[in-house]
Amino acid sequence: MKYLFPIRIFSICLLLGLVACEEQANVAKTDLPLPSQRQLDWQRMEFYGFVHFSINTFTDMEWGMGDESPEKFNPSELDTRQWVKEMKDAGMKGVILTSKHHDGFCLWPSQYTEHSVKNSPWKNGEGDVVAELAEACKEYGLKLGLYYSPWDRNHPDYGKPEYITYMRNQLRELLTNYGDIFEVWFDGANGGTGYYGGANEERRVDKRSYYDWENTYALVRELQPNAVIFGDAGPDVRWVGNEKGHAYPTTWSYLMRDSVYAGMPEYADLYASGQEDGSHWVPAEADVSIRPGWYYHPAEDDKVKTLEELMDIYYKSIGRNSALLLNFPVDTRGLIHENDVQALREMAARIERDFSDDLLQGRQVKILSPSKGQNGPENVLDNDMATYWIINEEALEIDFGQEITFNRFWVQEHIPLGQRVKSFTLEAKQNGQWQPLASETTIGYKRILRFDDTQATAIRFRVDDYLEPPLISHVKVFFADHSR
Ligand code: FUL
Repeated sequence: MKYLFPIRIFSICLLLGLVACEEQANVAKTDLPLPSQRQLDWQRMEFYGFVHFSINTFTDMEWGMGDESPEKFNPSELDTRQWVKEMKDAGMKGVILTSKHHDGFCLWPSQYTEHSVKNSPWKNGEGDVVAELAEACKEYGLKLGLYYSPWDRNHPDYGKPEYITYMRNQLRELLTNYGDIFEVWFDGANGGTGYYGGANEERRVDKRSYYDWENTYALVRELQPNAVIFGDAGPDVRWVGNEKGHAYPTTWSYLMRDSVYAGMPEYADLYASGQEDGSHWVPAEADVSIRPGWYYHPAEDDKVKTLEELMDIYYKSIGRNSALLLNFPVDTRGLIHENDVQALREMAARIERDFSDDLLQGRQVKILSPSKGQNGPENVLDNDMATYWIINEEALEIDFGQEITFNRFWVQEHIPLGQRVKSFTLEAKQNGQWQPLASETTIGYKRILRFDDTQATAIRFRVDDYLEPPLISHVKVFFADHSR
């Protein structure tokens, strides 16, 4: 008899283990669209910088016509290390540069055009901004991304098939000569008036068919297999549909990708927040400039966004299942202006402070929900991206053991197996009673809720509706103290 007891315990453990394994295998069997590895790697970057810099910087314009002389491009103190250092210090993981904007001027000495830095006075035409940025990124450990405007108001062939060859030749240069690229950014704005090699006319293209995107994407995949491709329609990362840096309270990472094309007029209203029943995994990226314009204008030196505006953007992008691409209009010196630097530093300090102390870590918190072996609720506290809690019907209840004050709730889904939560509720236990704190919709990679300072002894988190059994990887609670 006495030998039977350990055997029985062993069998029960084995059984529990098998149940957990089976459960894990079941949740992995899903018809939901799932992210690729490159999309997962990208999503974890969360926050990265954008740089708009070109002849526009020197002509005080947002969209050059394409007839501007390269002579105008002459930064006096260009220092890509300054850009990258500030971004790195702010916690950004990468930077995307406008290698060629709508005016067609190239920041690298492309062999396929004369409209580039090679005909500028900067470094006597010997310079290469893309190369300098790639160097600085390597030095500071940031990833490099490249914006490339399909619309080219300088090129004589724009609108003809020959231009597509030009575009691909240039992409080949950019994606071969500058090391690893994490994102290739194709702007949806295209077609209209321009210089076009002296024609000075309006050229409209069929945005659906002209660029033959399938073959351009294939080229990107061939040259940079780990890079995500950004465009209104993805294919990997989609535009958030506004230039305010705001995602939506309901933001799905699924998109009816085949119904979308870059530059479609109804995109913002119909597709920008994604779709619950979207056919592909195409998560959102929120782009916004730290100033009103994308390019530098001296008149905007005192219009840099305030700390409150920047934090609002942070919470409405990263806090709403989106990445944040924050733009810096590099100035005529070739530097990020002092006012922008100061704003970014303040923002970084505030982010650091808001999330400096996860009130659930290293404390005597008690999880009251039933544990289910390997996939139990304790996984939400372990900071390991690979583990998660498989929710069936139960709520997650965390007892703080004492009354604490908090005003932020952070929750993440295990997105390698999709985005599953449709709606959830958060409650706080105050004076022994459960009080509603928030009732929201999607979560996705990360959702952060802000609410008034709340004193409570416990919280209860419940998923009210879902596509498939939700997998929650992290839950965190913070007190963002703004009184200091
Ligand atoms: C838009 C462009 O037209 C703007 O100039 C800017 O580059 C922004 C990021 O995308 O579509």
